[in-house]
Amino acid sequence: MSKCVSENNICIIGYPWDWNTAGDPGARYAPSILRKYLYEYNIISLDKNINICDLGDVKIAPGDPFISERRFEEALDITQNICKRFIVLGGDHSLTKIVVKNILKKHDEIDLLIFDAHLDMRKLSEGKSSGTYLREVIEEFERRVNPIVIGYREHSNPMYMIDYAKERGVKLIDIDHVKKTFHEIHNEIMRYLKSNNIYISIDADVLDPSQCPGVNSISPDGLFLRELREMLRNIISIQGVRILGADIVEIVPKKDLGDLCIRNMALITLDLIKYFITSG
Ligand SMILES: [Mn+2]
Repeated sequence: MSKCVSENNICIIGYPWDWNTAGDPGARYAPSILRKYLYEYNIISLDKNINICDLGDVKIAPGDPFISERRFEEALDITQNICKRFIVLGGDHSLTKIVVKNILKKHDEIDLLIFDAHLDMRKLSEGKSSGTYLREVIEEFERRVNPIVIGYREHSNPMYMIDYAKERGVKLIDIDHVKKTFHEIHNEIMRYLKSNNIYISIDADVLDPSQCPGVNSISPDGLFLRELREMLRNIISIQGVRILGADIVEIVPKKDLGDLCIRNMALITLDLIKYFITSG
């Protein structure tokens, strides 16, 4: 699973960093277990012209965000050169900001599609964490990033965050709306897109806790796996847009029951690989 010789590489890279977690740490252990289940699935049927290139994990300097981020950035530079598309296995959600920053070296603007129960727009005065990353993205990159948050729960976010998001023009699609319209929600999302470049970030807690108990911050009443799979398939096949990559974050294996969340998110990873291959 580690052929990295072709320009058709679909790359996988782990960033086992969870020192920014606002809540239960443990997401650092997710990348290796996600891989275990991913490679147990039937991936033989994939297009033979595509190589799955697993670059392994970025070497973390425990507790040191600066060294770890620098190493991650170097790895992402390589990834952007040799990979057709890439999937980052986290790690906590703070990694998404590092990826976005890296992508913006090459692209003027991107649409950032986020599946998450939370808005992660805490005030920076509360301390920088995985719960502030989206506010940091909005404030640092302003109009170059167009965030669309899908599946957030009103009951799990303070009102000030929802107000802030609306003030900054962030598109919010709450769980009730997603549940009712997931079959055709890609049409709505299409109308919100501002560029031709999409990056997808999936926080495992967007799934319902019954299907994904192993997360840092549980929020009741979420998506079912099949709903998420269908939405991703439809979004990735929107004509005329380019999916640059994706990440899967915030899985905490020690809180998972029967590795259920990890197995489900490994299947999402497999889906992403398949959709990335077929979307040209
Ligand atoms: Mn979350």
